[in-house]
Amino acid sequence: MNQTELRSCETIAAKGRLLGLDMVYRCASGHLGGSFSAMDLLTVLYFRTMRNLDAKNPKNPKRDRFVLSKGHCTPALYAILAQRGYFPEEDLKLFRSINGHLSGHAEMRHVAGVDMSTGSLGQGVSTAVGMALAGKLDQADYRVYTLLGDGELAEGQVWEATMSAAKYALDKLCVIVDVNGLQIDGKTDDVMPTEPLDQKFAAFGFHVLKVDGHDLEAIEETFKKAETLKGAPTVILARTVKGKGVSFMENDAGWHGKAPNAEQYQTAREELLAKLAELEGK
Ligand SMILES: Cc1ncc(C[n+]2csc(CCOP(=O)(O)OP(=O)(O)O)c2C)c(N)n1
Ligand SMILES: [Mg+2]
Repeated sequence: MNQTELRSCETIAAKGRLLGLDMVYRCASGHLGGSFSAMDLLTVLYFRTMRNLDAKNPKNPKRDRFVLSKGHCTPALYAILAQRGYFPEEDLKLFRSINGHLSGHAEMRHVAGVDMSTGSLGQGVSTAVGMALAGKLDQADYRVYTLLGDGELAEGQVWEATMSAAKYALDKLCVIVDVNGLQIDGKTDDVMPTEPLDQKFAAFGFHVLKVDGHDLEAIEETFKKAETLKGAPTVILARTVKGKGVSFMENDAGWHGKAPNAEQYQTAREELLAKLAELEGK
């Protein structure tokens, strides 16, 4: 991507974090840590990589699919979908409200642009494998992307799904792992060690790529590279920082699923606004 495109993606990601912060603060509930670690990955997917997306025709059969297997990270997904035009940004104000359509976990029946309802960890990747298998049987051209958390990998179902993906040589399936090193209540390494992830996925028959999950250009290049790999599914291990973008939330498992208080909200907001102002000044 050129400098203008890079600046545009950086702005979308920064604004996504700001929208996510507002969503969670307003309803006093939601998951910011994993949303902020995933925001750059989702920005590239929805604004650079996925093909045939059409906000006016969200179910276009030719579209690439995305499954948010770590379905708690709706503050990221919905902030990106709103910016991509699937629904008005105004709707984000009713996140997790009985009066709105944006529930805390991803919901395909009520939210345009959501390809699968998720929230029970491990299930999203399984449905993504099903979508990719269906695409293969239909000789369709669409690719299927799914994003997992590193804590989510403790679910046995993930490995059943990945084993099947390799068996059926689903090379249009791209699994992304948000390797932020933390899960709900501590380090992934302490709760349930999952490394070495590259060797595990390779042993399960995957092509393995690695990327800095906050380097927008590198992310795009890695998705392009994944598209060229044939005969087996690909996993992208994306190194990220949980809570990325708000200094006091970074690398702190305490911010997995907690809303900020008024003071914390102000501080976070100022940091994110400063980032946006810096981008505008460039
Ligand atoms: C089957 C299942 N078990 C437990 C939970 C509760 N839960 C929600 S998020 C989470 C931790 C997930 O950690 P990770 O996958 O690393 O996500 P991230 O760090 O990206 O937020 C847990 C245990 C769940 N949603 N589903
Ligand atoms: Mg994690």
